[in-house]
Amino acid sequence: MKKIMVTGALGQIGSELIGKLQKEYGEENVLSTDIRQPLEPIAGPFQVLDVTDGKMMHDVAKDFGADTIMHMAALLSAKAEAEPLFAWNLNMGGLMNALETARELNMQFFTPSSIGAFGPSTPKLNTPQDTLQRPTTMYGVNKVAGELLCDYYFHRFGLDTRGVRFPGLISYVAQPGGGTTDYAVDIYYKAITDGKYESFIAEGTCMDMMYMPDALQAIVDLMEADPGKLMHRNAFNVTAMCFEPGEIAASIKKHIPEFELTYNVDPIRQAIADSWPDHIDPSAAVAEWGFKTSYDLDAMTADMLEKLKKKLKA
Ligand code: AKB
Repeated sequence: MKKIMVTGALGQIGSELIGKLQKEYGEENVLSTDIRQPLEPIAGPFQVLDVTDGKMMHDVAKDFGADTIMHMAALLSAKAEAEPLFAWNLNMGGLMNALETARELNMQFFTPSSIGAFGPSTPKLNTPQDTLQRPTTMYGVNKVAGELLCDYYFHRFGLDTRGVRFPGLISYVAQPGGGTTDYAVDIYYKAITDGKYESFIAEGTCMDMMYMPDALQAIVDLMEADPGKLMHRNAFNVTAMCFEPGEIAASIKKHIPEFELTYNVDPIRQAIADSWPDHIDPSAAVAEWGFKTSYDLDAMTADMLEKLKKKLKA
């Protein structure tokens, strides 16, 4: 049975990933860590950990007897653009500490990259797995450097590093914070509470997205994949759908016909979105480890609205 340490466990992905991992591997085999204490009690072991403290990360992983690290702690794209130096220190410093901890303790390693690793010169449609990557954001620079570092640790030290390029992730559990794709989560909350939403992303801007249950399954499937079949290791393109704000609004209107979408574009997040692909090609992930998804836009909308209505009433 794996013993897994998760960093950033209280973040958007982490807070659901720990539940998924506990179901797969047992509650006592998943150590959640984050820079802050949880606001409410969470299941399983928890440890406060600042990922920029490499010695503490090593000691916590060793004491737990972890054989796997899933490094999720990172600043998202819009926040990284607002605080580039802080983003570099946290995103790159945290990643180096996690890779070094994994190397020293011989652990399997996962960290997510992002569609943010692409830039304006990348082909926008069916973006290939291996292509031009010249991002123009600090987040993108961090992600490309991170992809290369993970490949380096595999080739140089034989570390079992694995990863995906996530698109915007949508979930009703924890809200993202500081991302460019966050509008596609906010819109569901506002559809229920206000019946309308003002989008900070412009009409016609397509971005890749995925519903959280598919993202969590992808992490487990990649980590369990036969290493002999992996031609790539890190930064597999994965996506479930791509849409522009009008399309998600149309999907919501099927359940809330009076829902209204208006626009008040944020130039900074719009520039980031414009620099990313419209739709990436996940065929390498499909071929090498059987990547698949269960939710398209309408299935996700139905589930999001149902779950959020219950959550917001509670
Ligand atoms: C963001 O918008 O920054 C993230 C991402 C696509 O990596 N959701």
